[in-house]
Amino acid sequence: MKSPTLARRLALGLPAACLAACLATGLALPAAAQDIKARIGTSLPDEHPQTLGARKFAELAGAKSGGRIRINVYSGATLGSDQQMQAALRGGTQEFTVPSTATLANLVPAFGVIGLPFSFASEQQADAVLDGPFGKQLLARLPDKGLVGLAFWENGFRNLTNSRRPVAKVEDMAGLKVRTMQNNLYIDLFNGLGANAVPMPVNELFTALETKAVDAQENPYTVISAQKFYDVQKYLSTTGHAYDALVLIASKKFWDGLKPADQALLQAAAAEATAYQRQTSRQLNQKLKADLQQQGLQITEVSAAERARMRDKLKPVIDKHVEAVGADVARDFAAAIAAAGTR
Ligand code: EAX
Repeated sequence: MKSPTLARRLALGLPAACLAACLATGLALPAAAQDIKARIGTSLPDEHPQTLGARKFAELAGAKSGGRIRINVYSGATLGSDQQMQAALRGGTQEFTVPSTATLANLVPAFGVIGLPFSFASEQQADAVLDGPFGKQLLARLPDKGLVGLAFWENGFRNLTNSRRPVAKVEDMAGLKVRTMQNNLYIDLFNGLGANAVPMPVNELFTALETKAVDAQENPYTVISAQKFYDVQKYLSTTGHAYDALVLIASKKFWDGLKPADQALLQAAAAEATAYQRQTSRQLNQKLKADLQQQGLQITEVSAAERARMRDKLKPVIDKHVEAVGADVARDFAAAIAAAGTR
Protein backbone atom coordinates (compact mmCIF):
# COMPACT_ATOMS: atom_id res chain seq x y z
CA MET A 1 0.00 0.00 0.00
CA LYS A 2 1.55 3.35 -1.10
CA SER A 3 0.74 6.74 0.36
CA PRO A 4 -1.40 8.58 -2.17
CA THR A 5 0.63 10.35 -4.86
CA LEU A 6 -0.02 13.97 -5.63
CA ALA A 7 -1.97 12.82 -8.66
CA ARG A 8 -4.20 10.73 -6.44
CA ARG A 9 -4.77 13.61 -4.06
CA LEU A 10 -5.59 15.80 -7.03
CA ALA A 11 -7.97 13.08 -8.14
CA LEU A 12 -9.58 13.38 -4.72
CA GLY A 13 -10.67 16.86 -5.86
CA LEU A 14 -8.95 18.89 -3.13
CA PRO A 15 -9.61 22.60 -3.76
CA ALA A 16 -6.85 23.85 -6.07
CA ALA A 17 -6.26 26.94 -3.91
CA CYS A 18 -5.74 24.80 -0.83
CA LEU A 19 -3.45 22.54 -2.74
CA ALA A 20 -1.44 25.48 -4.12
CA ALA A 21 -1.19 27.08 -0.67
CA CYS A 22 -0.02 23.84 0.89
CA LEU A 23 2.53 23.23 -1.84
CA ALA A 24 3.75 26.85 -1.71
CA THR A 25 4.22 26.84 2.07
CA GLY A 26 5.43 23.26 2.25
CA LEU A 27 2.54 22.44 4.60
CA ALA A 28 1.50 18.79 4.64
CA LEU A 29 -1.52 18.11 2.51
CA PRO A 30 -4.67 17.40 4.60
CA ALA A 31 -4.77 13.74 5.60
CA ALA A 32 -7.33 12.66 3.01
CA ALA A 33 -8.85 9.21 3.12
CA GLN A 34 -6.37 7.04 1.23
CA ASP A 35 -6.97 4.78 -1.75
CA ILE A 36 -5.94 1.25 -0.82
CA LYS A 37 -5.11 -1.55 -3.24
CA ALA A 38 -4.61 -5.05 -1.83
CA ARG A 39 -4.45 -8.70 -2.94
CA ILE A 40 -6.08 -11.74 -1.32
CA GLY A 41 -4.87 -15.17 -2.40
CA THR A 42 -6.62 -18.51 -1.92
CA SER A 43 -5.36 -22.04 -2.62
CA LEU A 44 -8.69 -23.42 -3.85
CA PRO A 45 -10.73 -22.86 -7.05
CA ASP A 46 -13.28 -20.10 -7.68
CA GLU A 47 -16.28 -22.25 -6.76
CA HIS A 48 -14.93 -23.22 -3.33
CA PRO A 49 -16.31 -21.31 -0.29
CA GLN A 50 -12.73 -20.25 0.58
CA THR A 51 -12.66 -18.15 -2.61
CA LEU A 52 -16.37 -17.28 -2.52
CA GLY A 53 -15.76 -15.84 0.97
CA ALA A 54 -12.71 -13.94 -0.28
CA ARG A 55 -14.76 -12.37 -3.07
CA LYS A 56 -17.50 -11.38 -0.59
CA PHE A 57 -14.86 -9.82 1.72
CA ALA A 58 -13.42 -7.82 -1.21
CA GLU A 59 -16.90 -6.75 -2.35
CA LEU A 60 -17.86 -5.59 1.17
CA ALA A 61 -14.58 -3.70 1.68
CA GLY A 62 -15.18 -1.87 -1.61
CA ALA A 63 -18.80 -1.09 -0.80
CA LYS A 64 -18.08 0.13 2.74
CA SER A 65 -15.23 2.39 1.52
CA GLY A 66 -17.06 3.83 -1.49
CA GLY A 67 -14.62 2.09 -3.79
CA ARG A 68 -11.55 3.47 -2.03
CA ILE A 69 -10.42 0.00 -0.86
CA ARG A 70 -9.88 -2.35 -3.79
CA ILE A 71 -8.99 -5.98 -2.94
CA ASN A 72 -8.17 -8.17 -5.95
CA VAL A 73 -8.87 -11.90 -5.51
CA TYR A 74 -6.38 -14.50 -6.82
CA SER A 75 -7.76 -18.06 -6.50
CA GLY A 76 -6.39 -21.55 -7.13
CA ALA A 77 -2.95 -20.94 -5.62
CA THR A 78 -2.17 -18.33 -8.35
CA LEU A 79 -0.09 -16.47 -5.76
CA GLY A 80 1.39 -19.71 -4.34
CA SER A 81 0.56 -22.44 -1.84
CA ASP A 82 -0.94 -21.74 1.59
CA GLN A 83 2.55 -21.83 3.10
CA GLN A 84 4.04 -19.55 0.43
CA MET A 85 1.24 -17.00 0.81
CA GLN A 86 1.68 -16.97 4.59
CA ALA A 87 5.35 -16.13 4.01
CA ALA A 88 4.36 -13.38 1.53
CA LEU A 89 2.08 -11.79 4.15
CA ARG A 90 4.83 -11.88 6.76
CA GLY A 91 7.18 -10.23 4.26
CA GLY A 92 4.61 -7.60 3.36
CA THR A 93 4.45 -8.50 -0.36
CA GLN A 94 0.83 -9.74 -0.15
CA GLU A 95 -1.97 -8.35 2.01
CA PHE A 96 -4.51 -11.17 2.72
CA THR A 97 -4.91 -14.95 2.50
CA VAL A 98 -7.15 -17.66 4.03
CA PRO A 99 -5.14 -20.80 4.93
CA SER A 100 -6.26 -23.86 6.84
CA THR A 101 -5.39 -23.62 10.53
CA ALA A 102 -3.42 -26.83 9.91
CA THR A 103 -0.82 -25.05 7.78
CA LEU A 104 -0.82 -22.05 10.15
CA ALA A 105 0.13 -24.48 12.95
CA ASN A 106 3.62 -24.70 11.46
CA LEU A 107 4.01 -21.03 12.44
CA VAL A 108 1.90 -20.96 15.61
CA PRO A 109 1.72 -24.50 17.08
CA ALA A 110 -1.36 -23.68 19.18
CA PHE A 111 -3.50 -23.53 15.98
CA GLY A 112 -2.87 -27.26 15.57
CA VAL A 113 -5.34 -27.96 18.39
CA ILE A 114 -8.29 -27.36 16.05
CA GLY A 115 -7.25 -30.36 13.92
CA LEU A 116 -7.12 -32.83 16.85
CA PRO A 117 -9.12 -35.78 15.45
CA PHE A 118 -12.77 -36.23 16.36
CA SER A 119 -12.86 -33.03 18.50
CA PHE A 120 -15.96 -31.22 17.23
CA ALA A 121 -19.45 -32.78 17.09
CA SER A 122 -20.91 -30.17 14.72
CA GLU A 123 -20.17 -26.99 12.76
CA GLN A 124 -22.22 -25.00 15.28
CA GLN A 125 -20.05 -26.27 18.13
CA ALA A 126 -16.96 -25.23 16.15
CA ASP A 127 -18.42 -21.75 15.60
CA ALA A 128 -19.08 -21.33 19.34
CA VAL A 129 -15.50 -22.29 20.23
CA LEU A 130 -13.74 -20.35 17.43
CA ASP A 131 -15.84 -17.17 17.79
CA GLY A 132 -15.58 -17.24 21.59
CA PRO A 133 -12.74 -16.41 24.00
CA PHE A 134 -10.75 -19.49 22.97
CA GLY A 135 -10.64 -18.51 19.29
CA LYS A 136 -9.80 -14.91 20.17
CA GLN A 137 -6.93 -16.20 22.33
CA LEU A 138 -5.59 -18.10 19.31
CA LEU A 139 -5.84 -15.07 16.98
CA ALA A 140 -3.97 -12.97 19.57
CA ARG A 141 -0.91 -15.17 18.94
CA LEU A 142 -0.60 -14.10 15.29
CA PRO A 143 0.83 -10.53 15.50
CA ASP A 144 4.08 -11.90 16.96
CA LYS A 145 4.45 -13.79 13.66
CA GLY A 146 3.74 -10.75 11.45
CA LEU A 147 0.08 -11.68 10.84
CA VAL A 148 -3.30 -10.27 11.94
CA GLY A 149 -6.19 -12.75 12.30
CA LEU A 150 -9.52 -11.26 11.19
CA ALA A 151 -11.90 -14.24 11.34
CA PHE A 152 -12.27 -18.02 11.33
CA TRP A 153 -13.93 -19.39 8.21
CA GLU A 154 -14.98 -22.95 7.40
CA ASN A 155 -13.34 -25.65 5.36
CA GLY A 156 -15.40 -28.38 7.04
CA PHE A 157 -15.30 -31.97 8.27
CA ARG A 158 -12.66 -33.93 6.36
CA ASN A 159 -13.43 -37.30 4.70
CA LEU A 160 -11.15 -39.87 3.03
CA THR A 161 -11.20 -40.69 -0.68
CA ASN A 162 -9.01 -43.27 -2.45
CA SER A 163 -8.57 -45.10 -5.74
CA ARG A 164 -7.81 -48.58 -4.34
CA ARG A 165 -10.67 -50.00 -2.25
CA PRO A 166 -13.67 -49.22 -0.05
CA VAL A 167 -12.54 -48.14 3.44
CA ALA A 168 -15.12 -49.02 6.10
CA LYS A 169 -12.80 -49.67 9.04
CA VAL A 170 -9.29 -48.92 10.28
CA GLU A 171 -7.79 -52.11 8.85
CA ASP A 172 -8.86 -51.06 5.34
CA MET A 173 -6.45 -48.09 5.52
CA ALA A 174 -3.36 -50.32 5.77
CA GLY A 175 -0.72 -49.35 3.24
CA LEU A 176 -2.73 -46.62 1.49
CA LYS A 177 -0.51 -43.70 0.36
CA VAL A 178 -2.57 -40.78 1.69
CA ARG A 179 -1.76 -37.17 0.80
CA THR A 180 -1.98 -34.95 3.85
CA MET A 181 -1.62 -31.23 4.42
CA GLN A 182 1.89 -30.12 5.36
CA ASN A 183 1.17 -30.51 9.05
CA ASN A 184 2.70 -32.96 11.52
CA LEU A 185 -0.61 -33.84 13.21
CA TYR A 186 -2.20 -34.94 9.91
CA ILE A 187 0.96 -36.87 8.98
CA ASP A 188 0.92 -38.68 12.35
CA LEU A 189 -2.86 -39.19 12.13
CA PHE A 190 -2.73 -41.23 8.93
CA ASN A 191 0.49 -43.03 9.81
CA GLY A 192 -1.18 -43.83 13.14
CA LEU A 193 -4.12 -45.42 11.28
CA GLY A 194 -1.74 -47.68 9.30
CA ALA A 195 -1.59 -45.63 6.10
CA ASN A 196 1.49 -43.93 4.60
CA ALA A 197 1.16 -40.13 4.85
CA VAL A 198 2.55 -38.07 1.94
CA PRO A 199 2.42 -34.29 2.74
CA MET A 200 2.08 -31.82 -0.16
CA PRO A 201 0.33 -28.52 -1.06
CA VAL A 202 -3.26 -28.96 -2.29
CA ASN A 203 -2.44 -27.43 -5.69
CA GLU A 204 -0.17 -30.43 -6.47
CA LEU A 205 -2.71 -33.02 -5.34
CA PHE A 206 -4.82 -33.63 -8.46
CA THR A 207 -1.75 -34.61 -10.50
CA ALA A 208 -0.44 -36.79 -7.66
CA LEU A 209 -3.75 -38.67 -7.59
CA GLU A 210 -3.93 -38.87 -11.39
CA THR A 211 -0.41 -40.34 -11.67
CA LYS A 212 -1.05 -42.64 -8.69
CA ALA A 213 1.87 -41.03 -6.84
CA VAL A 214 -0.63 -41.17 -4.00
CA ASP A 215 -3.71 -43.41 -3.60
CA ALA A 216 -5.80 -41.19 -1.37
CA GLN A 217 -6.49 -37.81 0.10
CA GLU A 218 -8.78 -36.35 2.76
CA ASN A 219 -10.84 -33.17 2.48
CA PRO A 220 -14.38 -31.83 2.94
CA TYR A 221 -16.91 -32.51 0.16
CA THR A 222 -16.49 -28.89 -1.04
CA VAL A 223 -12.78 -29.42 -1.77
CA ILE A 224 -13.32 -32.89 -3.30
CA SER A 225 -15.91 -31.31 -5.62
CA ALA A 226 -14.14 -28.03 -6.44
CA GLN A 227 -10.85 -29.86 -7.20
CA LYS A 228 -12.73 -32.55 -9.24
CA PHE A 229 -11.02 -35.33 -7.27
CA TYR A 230 -13.95 -37.58 -8.28
CA ASP A 231 -12.25 -37.80 -11.71
CA VAL A 232 -9.21 -39.53 -10.15
CA GLN A 233 -10.72 -41.23 -7.10
CA LYS A 234 -13.17 -44.13 -6.83
CA TYR A 235 -14.12 -44.50 -3.16
CA LEU A 236 -15.27 -41.99 -0.52
CA SER A 237 -15.49 -42.91 3.19
CA THR A 238 -17.39 -40.70 5.63
CA THR A 239 -14.60 -40.70 8.21
CA GLY A 240 -15.24 -37.09 9.33
CA HIS A 241 -11.97 -37.53 11.18
CA ALA A 242 -11.30 -33.81 11.80
CA TYR A 243 -12.99 -30.41 11.45
CA ASP A 244 -10.82 -28.03 9.43
CA ALA A 245 -11.12 -24.27 9.96
CA LEU A 246 -9.68 -21.55 7.72
CA VAL A 247 -8.37 -18.22 9.03
CA LEU A 248 -8.74 -14.91 7.19
CA ILE A 249 -5.38 -13.26 7.90
CA ALA A 250 -3.75 -9.95 6.96
CA SER A 251 -0.12 -8.93 6.70
CA LYS A 252 0.77 -7.03 9.91
CA LYS A 253 3.09 -4.77 7.89
CA PHE A 254 0.12 -3.81 5.70
CA TRP A 255 -2.37 -3.65 8.59
CA ASP A 256 -0.22 -1.40 10.78
CA GLY A 257 -0.06 1.13 7.89
CA LEU A 258 -3.84 1.50 7.82
CA LYS A 259 -5.79 4.25 9.59
CA PRO A 260 -7.85 2.89 12.57
CA ALA A 261 -11.05 3.73 10.68
CA ASP A 262 -9.95 1.55 7.75
CA GLN A 263 -8.96 -1.25 10.11
CA ALA A 264 -12.44 -1.09 11.65
CA LEU A 265 -14.02 -1.04 8.18
CA LEU A 266 -12.09 -4.17 7.15
CA GLN A 267 -12.94 -5.91 10.43
CA ALA A 268 -16.64 -5.23 9.76
CA ALA A 269 -16.30 -6.55 6.20
CA ALA A 270 -14.58 -9.67 7.56
CA ALA A 271 -17.38 -10.30 10.08
CA GLU A 272 -20.09 -10.00 7.43
CA ALA A 273 -18.12 -12.16 5.00
CA THR A 274 -17.72 -14.83 7.74
CA ALA A 275 -21.48 -15.32 8.08
CA TYR A 276 -21.83 -15.60 4.29
CA GLN A 277 -18.81 -17.94 3.96
CA ARG A 278 -19.99 -20.40 6.61
CA GLN A 279 -23.57 -20.43 5.30
CA THR A 280 -22.33 -21.06 1.76
CA SER A 281 -19.98 -23.82 2.93
CA ARG A 282 -22.79 -25.60 4.80
CA GLN A 283 -25.32 -25.28 1.99
CA LEU A 284 -22.81 -26.70 -0.46
CA ASN A 285 -21.70 -29.53 1.87
CA GLN A 286 -25.35 -30.53 2.27
CA LYS A 287 -25.87 -31.02 -1.45
CA LEU A 288 -22.42 -32.16 -2.59
CA LYS A 289 -22.40 -35.64 -1.02
CA ALA A 290 -25.19 -36.71 -3.41
CA ASP A 291 -23.49 -34.85 -6.29
CA LEU A 292 -20.23 -36.72 -5.67
CA GLN A 293 -22.09 -40.03 -5.76
CA GLN A 294 -23.61 -38.90 -9.08
CA GLN A 295 -20.07 -38.20 -10.31
CA GLY A 296 -19.21 -41.87 -9.69
CA LEU A 297 -17.68 -41.94 -6.20
CA GLN A 298 -18.72 -45.09 -4.30
CA ILE A 299 -19.64 -43.84 -0.83
CA THR A 300 -18.94 -46.00 2.24
CA GLU A 301 -20.70 -44.84 5.42
CA VAL A 302 -18.20 -45.26 8.29
CA SER A 303 -20.14 -46.24 11.42
CA ALA A 304 -19.92 -44.38 14.73
CA ALA A 305 -18.42 -47.53 16.24
CA GLU A 306 -15.67 -47.61 13.62
CA ARG A 307 -14.96 -43.89 14.09
CA ALA A 308 -14.66 -44.58 17.83
CA ARG A 309 -12.16 -47.36 17.04
CA MET A 310 -10.16 -44.90 14.91
CA ARG A 311 -10.13 -42.41 17.75
CA ASP A 312 -8.97 -45.10 20.23
CA LYS A 313 -6.20 -46.17 17.86
CA LEU A 314 -5.12 -42.52 17.56
CA LYS A 315 -4.76 -41.94 21.32
CA PRO A 316 -0.92 -41.96 21.20
CA VAL A 317 -1.05 -39.44 18.33
CA ILE A 318 -3.54 -37.24 20.19
CA ASP A 319 -1.41 -37.37 23.37
CA LYS A 320 1.71 -36.42 21.37
CA HIS A 321 -0.03 -33.44 19.76
CA VAL A 322 -1.65 -32.25 22.96
CA GLU A 323 1.95 -31.77 24.08
CA ALA A 324 2.89 -30.15 20.77
CA VAL A 325 0.09 -27.55 20.86
CA GLY A 326 0.62 -26.97 24.59
CA ALA A 327 -1.20 -28.80 27.38
CA ASP A 328 -2.75 -25.51 28.55
CA VAL A 329 -4.07 -24.78 25.05
CA ALA A 330 -5.50 -28.31 24.78
CA ARG A 331 -7.11 -27.96 28.21
CA ASP A 332 -8.71 -24.61 27.30
CA PHE A 333 -9.86 -26.09 23.97
CA ALA A 334 -11.54 -29.05 25.67
CA ALA A 335 -13.19 -26.70 28.20
CA ALA A 336 -14.48 -24.46 25.39
CA ILE A 337 -15.94 -27.48 23.59
CA ALA A 338 -17.63 -28.68 26.78
CA ALA A 339 -19.03 -25.19 27.39
CA ALA A 340 -20.35 -25.07 23.81
CA GLY A 341 -22.42 -28.19 24.44
CA THR A 342 -23.59 -30.48 21.66
CA ARG A 343 -25.33 -27.95 19.42
O1 EAX B 1 -6.51 -24.24 2.29
O2 EAX B 1 -4.70 -28.31 1.75
C1 EAX B 1 -5.86 -28.73 2.01
O3 EAX B 1 -6.22 -29.91 1.86
C2 EAX B 1 -6.87 -27.74 2.54
O4 EAX B 1 -8.13 -28.33 2.61
C3 EAX B 1 -7.05 -26.53 1.70
O5 EAX B 1 -5.99 -26.29 0.90
C4 EAX B 1 -7.36 -25.31 2.60
